[in-house]
Amino acid sequence: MADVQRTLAIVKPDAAGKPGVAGQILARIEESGLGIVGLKKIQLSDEDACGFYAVHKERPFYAELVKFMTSGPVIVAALEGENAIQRWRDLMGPTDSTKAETGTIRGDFGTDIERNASHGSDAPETAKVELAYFFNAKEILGQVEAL
Ligand code: 3AN
Repeated sequence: MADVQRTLAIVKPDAAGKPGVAGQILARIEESGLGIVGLKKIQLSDEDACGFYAVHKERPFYAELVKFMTSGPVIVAALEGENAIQRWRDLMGPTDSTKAETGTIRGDFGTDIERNASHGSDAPETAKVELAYFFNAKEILGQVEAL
């Protein structure tokens, strides 16, 4: 049976703040065949960003990361499709934008390892938790009941 998954995508403040860029990123998602089944633009509070990145709280870049993620609005999207988690990560490219190839979202729209334009969940368990962090059940209009 096909492994239909959902994943969380975030267009980070650097990309969400550049005119036209968010639209290009959303277009790339749809052109890749992934479905956008939930979408909103929000301003993260310090508390929101700290909670979202809690796994990184001991890391030296945590405070800067929270500052960056609250520096302007972000766009959060629920994506759905076969193998969606890896497909979205492939579209983004590697975490560090300086190492991401042209043609990837981080290569084309990011700046460095922090200002890297986008986020994607890394596994089914984290996808579930991350989607629930931003969307309630009524805000995800997916094709797959049980996800
Ligand atoms: P990914 O988002 O590619 O799964 P993670 O989970 O390792 O990467 O890191 C979460 C976020 O933390 C990254 N998207 C990036 O913005 C930031 N980050 C990771 N490593 C560093 C670093 N060495 N310096 C600054 N920011 C970092």
